[in-house]
Amino acid sequence: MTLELPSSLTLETIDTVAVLHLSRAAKRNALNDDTVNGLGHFFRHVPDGIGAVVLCGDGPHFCAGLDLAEAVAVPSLRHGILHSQMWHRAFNDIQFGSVPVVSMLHGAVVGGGLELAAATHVRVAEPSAYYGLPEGQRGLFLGGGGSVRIPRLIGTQRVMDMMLTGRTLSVEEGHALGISQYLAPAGEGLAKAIELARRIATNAPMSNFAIMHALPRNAEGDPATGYFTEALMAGAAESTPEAKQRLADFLAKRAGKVTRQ
Ligand code: 1HE
Repeated sequence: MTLELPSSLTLETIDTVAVLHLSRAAKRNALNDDTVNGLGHFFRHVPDGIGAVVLCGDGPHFCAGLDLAEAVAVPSLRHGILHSQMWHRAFNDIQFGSVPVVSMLHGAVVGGGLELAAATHVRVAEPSAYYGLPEGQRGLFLGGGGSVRIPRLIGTQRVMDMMLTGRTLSVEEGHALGISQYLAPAGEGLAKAIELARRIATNAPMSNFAIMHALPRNAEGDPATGYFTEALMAGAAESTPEAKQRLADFLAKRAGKVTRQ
């Protein structure tokens, strides 16, 4: 299958890692319909042999959120609802896709840009990154799953504050709250994200699947269902030939130890 992407997305492949750039820097990587549909298409068709994806933004900012020029032309309430559901599908294809995604955040990570970042699994931030939810000022609401994902990340009251007052969070504040799991020096974020993605891609695919799909559902759902799903997932992972080989490698002292980093 050929992977056709809009001009606002650019793909490069570094052995097992695909690096997907938001490449509409002139518009600060604002998310128009083509880009959101392109993201969904890419994450539904991650090429064979790719074990992890890095998502980053070209130009001075990661992403300015919803393309306000397109939003102004939404013709009806029904179109608005369907539009938001289109974003949900695309961002769910990221969070619950086939491979883990590491995002590299710099500059403005605002509105739908923060919603997009929240759908990725590991986030690396450079010092220029800052986070905002200007929907209140724009007369909008979150529409890319952000009212579900971002409160789970930083807490409902903080999201409330950001949305009501327009407060932005610095990179340090965002890191302390868990928006980013890694900080990188200026200009080094992409290399760090690729290094992490390479490491993630060496995990057994079934383990990565379980981590992406079972962990958040178990953490957020009811405990009884979570324990049962965990048991099913643990059995599924352990029974793969890949797991048996990896365990044998460890016991034969052919595998690495868990050491301080
Ligand atoms: C845009 C957008 C956009 C820039 N839609 N065109 N998002 C926002 O409310 C954020 C709006 N943007 C900004 O606050 C600033 O543009 C930035 C802080 C991100 C960047 O500032 P700066 O000085 O680097 O760039 P700029 O000069 O403001 O913008 C460069 C161009 O990008 C300019 O177009 P030009 O034709 O005049 O060159 C801007 O109009 C354009 N641009 N951001 C359209 N967002 C599913 S619901 C999600 C709801 C939301 O995401 S609400 C938040 C929307």
